[in-house]
Amino acid sequence: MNQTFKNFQSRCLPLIDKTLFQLVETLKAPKFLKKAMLYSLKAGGKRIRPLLTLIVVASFEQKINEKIIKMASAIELVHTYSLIHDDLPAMDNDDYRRGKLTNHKVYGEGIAILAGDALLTLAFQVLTQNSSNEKLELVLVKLLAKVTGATGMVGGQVLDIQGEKKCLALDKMQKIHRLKTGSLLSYAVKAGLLITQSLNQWKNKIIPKEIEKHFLIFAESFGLAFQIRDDILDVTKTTEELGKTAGKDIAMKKSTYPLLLGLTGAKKALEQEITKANKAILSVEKMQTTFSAELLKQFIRTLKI
Ligand code: GRG
Repeated sequence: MNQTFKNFQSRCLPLIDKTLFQLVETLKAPKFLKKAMLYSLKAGGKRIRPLLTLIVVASFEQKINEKIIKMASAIELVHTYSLIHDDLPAMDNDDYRRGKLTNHKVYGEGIAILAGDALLTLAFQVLTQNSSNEKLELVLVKLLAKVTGATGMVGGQVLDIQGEKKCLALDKMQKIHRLKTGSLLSYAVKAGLLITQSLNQWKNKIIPKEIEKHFLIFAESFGLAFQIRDDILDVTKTTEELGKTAGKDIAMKKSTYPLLLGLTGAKKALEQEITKANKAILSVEKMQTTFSAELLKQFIRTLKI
């Protein structure tokens, strides 16, 4: 496969955006609610999670079509909801995200909460709209529920709130990150594998457990690297550069990698996770001739500081 991550990204991002906007625009729902949902969807997210799903599929030499884009986009609706709720006064109380006013600052707290709720539920609706493969839809819905709720992101957010103003041990902090941030990234990778498995060439062939195991290691390290990078940027970049309030972790007295390991230690931990993620993906390439590690390797490289 000769395509670069940059090419893949510039081909897929407009398709993901178009899908997300259309999903909301075509809803028969109150105009003001749709406006609030679209406000956050249009605020310029990087679409890392749907891209991750699509890259996994494409790395198995599978063509990306409209249905796959739609399934991959569901996770972005969940991510957008989580950011709207995370910014609320009752949580992180942020006025800015991605350089723009947060949802509740524009639409008020009540509507922001409801816009988040509507985005979350829309994600499940989207996953069951293709109807050509009900088995795949059911598996994805079950998985999404698991990673989003009490056993995943919401559970992680609760531990995060309880951990504020405490100096947590590294393993406790990592558990929070695994649940809060890692759950959705792992889902994105697993969804890519499940979608691939359901496609024509793979019909009736299960992706071997050994390969899945390497993908899970990749997803875990990718998630941790993503979080360590976020923690480092929080203390090294300005509010303008971040598009959100810099130094927020210190202000909220949160345990972070730079706090527990120092900035140099955090940068080392980031490199270690990047190396682990690369190794896992190269192992898959060695085992599976119809898989190319190139796109994922380039994606991992974007996490370097
Ligand atoms: C409110 C239930 C609930 C959960 C919130 C994910 C989350 C849980 C809160 C976000 C807090 C945060 C800043 C976590 C660090 C990692 C992270 C998710 C960063 C933002 O993700 P990006 O970089 O964002 O993918 P964009 O803006 O590109 O969409």
